Amino acid sequence: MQRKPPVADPSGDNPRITRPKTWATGVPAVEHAMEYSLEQTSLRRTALTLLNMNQTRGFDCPGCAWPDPVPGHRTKNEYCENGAKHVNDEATSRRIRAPFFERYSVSELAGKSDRWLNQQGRLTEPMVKRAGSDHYEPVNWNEALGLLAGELRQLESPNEAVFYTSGRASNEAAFVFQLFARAFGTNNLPDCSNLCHESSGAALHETLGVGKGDVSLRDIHHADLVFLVGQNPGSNHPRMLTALEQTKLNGGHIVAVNPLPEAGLIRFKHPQEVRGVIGRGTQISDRFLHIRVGGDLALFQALNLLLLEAEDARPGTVLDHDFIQNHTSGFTEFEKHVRSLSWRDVRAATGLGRPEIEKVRDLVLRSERIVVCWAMGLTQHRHAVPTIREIVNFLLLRGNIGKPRAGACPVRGHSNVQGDRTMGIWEKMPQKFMDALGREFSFTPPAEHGWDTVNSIRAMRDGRARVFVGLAGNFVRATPDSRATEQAMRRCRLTAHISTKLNRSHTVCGDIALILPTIGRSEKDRQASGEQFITVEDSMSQVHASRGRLDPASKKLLSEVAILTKLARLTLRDRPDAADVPWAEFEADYNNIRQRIARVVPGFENYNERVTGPGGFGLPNPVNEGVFPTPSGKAMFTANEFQMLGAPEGHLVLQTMRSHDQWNTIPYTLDDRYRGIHGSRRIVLVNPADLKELGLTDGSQVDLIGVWRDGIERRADDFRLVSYPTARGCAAAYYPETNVLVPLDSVAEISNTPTSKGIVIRLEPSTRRAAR
Ligand SMILES: Nc1nc2c(c(=O)[nH]1)N[C@H]1C(S)=C(S)[C@@H](COP(=O)(O)OP(=O)(O)OC[C@H]3O[C@@H](n4cnc5c(=O)[nH]c(N)nc54)[C@H](O)[C@@H]3O)O[C@H]1N2
Ligand SMILES: Nc1nc2c(c(=O)[nH]1)N[C@H]1C(S)=C(S)[C@@H](COP(=O)(O)OP(=O)(O)OC[C@H]3O[C@@H](n4cnc5c(=O)[nH]c(N)nc54)[C@H](O)[C@@H]3O)O[C@H]1N2
Ligand code: SF4
Ligand SMILES: [Mo]
Repeated sequence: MQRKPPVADPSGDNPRITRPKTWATGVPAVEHAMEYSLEQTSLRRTALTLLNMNQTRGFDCPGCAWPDPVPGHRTKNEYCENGAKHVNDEATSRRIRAPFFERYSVSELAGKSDRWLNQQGRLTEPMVKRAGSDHYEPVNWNEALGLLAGELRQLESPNEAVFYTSGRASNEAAFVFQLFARAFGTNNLPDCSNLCHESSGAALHETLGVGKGDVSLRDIHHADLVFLVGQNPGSNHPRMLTALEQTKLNGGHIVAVNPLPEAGLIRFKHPQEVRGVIGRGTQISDRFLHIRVGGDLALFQALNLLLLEAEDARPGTVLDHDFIQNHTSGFTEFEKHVRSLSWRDVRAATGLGRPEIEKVRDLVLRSERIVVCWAMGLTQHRHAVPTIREIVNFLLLRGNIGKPRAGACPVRGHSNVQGDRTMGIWEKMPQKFMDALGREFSFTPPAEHGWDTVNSIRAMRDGRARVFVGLAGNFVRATPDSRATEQAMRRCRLTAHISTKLNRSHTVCGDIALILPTIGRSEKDRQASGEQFITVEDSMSQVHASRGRLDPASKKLLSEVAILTKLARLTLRDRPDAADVPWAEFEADYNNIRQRIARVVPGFENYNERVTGPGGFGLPNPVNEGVFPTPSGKAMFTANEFQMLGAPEGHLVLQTMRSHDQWNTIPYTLDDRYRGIHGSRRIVLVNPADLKELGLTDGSQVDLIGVWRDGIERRADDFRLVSYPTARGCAAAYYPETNVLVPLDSVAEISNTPTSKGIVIRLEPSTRRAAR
């Protein structure tokens, strides 16, 4: 089988626009996965990886955090098209070796596209870019880690270091990483969650006492009504469609709320069922609310008002008075506030008419058990936290929290982003965790909270942070305000990345830069005591083991745990106040790490025994027992001030989103099949009526200019306008190409998450094309 060579650069923009699809994940989806995978690797490796993915003795899909069905209910191919792409992107047979870095200088690499960098293959040996040099050169592990340890030890304060984590890291690596950072003396542990579901955690923690969702796959299958808000499951959590199909087959209903009529929200064809292959598939949404970006707070306030009014009309039939009385507080203030809502405001914020919302209310009134699912369409807004609090109000009104087949379901992104948090990756872990950690390892963890992602960038920009260490991820592309962030990164004395693949963050670096290559999920992890497995937690708090099946991409790779434990030993050696951590034993046998996790993190008792059982174990969630660990011991109703997003005349609100063919900062191809976009990522979707109003034509080239109170011009140039059924006033374009438009200081209240889904822009005829 011939593998295709990596793509040429520049990415050869050649847009072709077709009609958006109205269904997702049928047979073509599987064909596309095979195509991509055979481009990357051989048939034998494809079989080895795909057949072991998401199986009880296999490895966890490195894609999203969607849970696996319970053992016994898994199909032979328990993965989706995109999961197959993600794993094959890692299992590629292409390799980057030392001569590659002789051929390309760091500055040259910085000019390459994200896609090109990723397509070069797996990183195979540690590399260093020394101060003053513009090339990476090979370095052995001892020297590489010694250099990093030396720089860390020279810092005036441990708080001059930043330790970033992306959500693919295993529980074991994450636990070791945070322990190392805290033993070193800092809580500067920003993570991708700061850019992702931080708003969900903040809102749920405040209102329910637990920052995670409380529903299981079973709850979704058997709910009467499921809301899908601000989420594109057809591309980003494809196996969720199988669960939603079950909901439908069991007689449940689905309401989708989105400014874009996403294919997966409309119709689903199951790739492994006869009805998906030959039939029309299952209709997913019973109701689709074509909402304006940022209108969800208003929508749920409107629904809550309609429920209060329905209760007025038929007292005792709508609200769950027992539940409200016994398990919640704050109802009176909430009620008073919602009753003052203006329908004119609702219309302006949502673009929806009252009759449309009333139809959804009717579905709600007919449904005993309701689940609300959401993702980035809600979390990345200035008013994300109040919006999610309002959803909690909605669920509490009819007692849809803490009972089976109902609840709140933030659908997590990275495969282990939730687990990383459980393991202590957070700049402000609760004191209880810090005390337990200190007790277990005989040291005093730092008391002061650390920096989250946005504050880390500010610190690097201002010279307060000098050393950056990234455990997976692509910091400079994931973060907002690309130009400012790149400058901040370049101000660092040293930047080091533990990575599987080359990305922009290796090329936009500090004076000294280190590439510390590691093995991936799909690969065997051999240590002194033998072959290891790692563990992860999915979006529904199920913890399970993952065992790679392929030989590592190179003999020179170390596992994440090995890199981190070696680094810890070098950095903390002869420090009298250092924590008492058996780093070498951790490295030799990951059971030793899990034994300690079991003693520090509640819910992990007998970790080693329980996690090796089929399907692993579920973490307890007190909310499911009707216990709310809030200060009042009750679930909290909240009164949330009405807020909406608006743009001045001649402007639009831009959301930055994923295409079907990308994994976060890494585009795999230039296509977005379901939306009918082919051969380009520099496109901007605009409603035809807005195009007309703005005097612009479909197919023309424009620059996007961000408008923000600091007056700095942020421009993303040369985008093709595509007339598209997005809600009025709301444009959409891809991340990370548009991150340059997101101001660093434009963040969500409370959670400090960049407002990647709500940026005011104006469009101008393209200057670049005009100049050509
Ligand atoms: N294939 C693939 N899968 C992935 C990822 C990937 O990059 N590729 N990334 C993973 C990660 S880390 C995450 S966090 C998840 C992200 O999963 P999603 O949240 O589905 O990802 P986005 O593409 O950011 O899509 C946001 C969706 O919200 C809608 N939206 C935008 N603004 C609003 C709004 O104001 N209101 C409403 N109601 N809707 C809105 C958009 O139209 C879009 O459908 O996916 C995970 N899975
Ligand atoms: N404008 C805008 N910005 C956004 C978003 C948005 O919707 N709009 N979404 C945000 C969200 S939700 C997220 S989660 C972030 C994502 O931000 P990140 O998590 O930082 O970015 P990724 O693109 O997932 O990181 C990809 C890199 O991870 C490394 N990697 C992959 N697998 C492994 C592994 O097993 N081990 C190690 N050590 N490294 C590995 C590879 O080197 C790869 O290049 O971006 C955020 N940024
Ligand atoms: S739904 Fe998510 S976890 Fe499941 S196979 Fe697809 S990408 Fe992987
Ligand atoms: Mo995410």
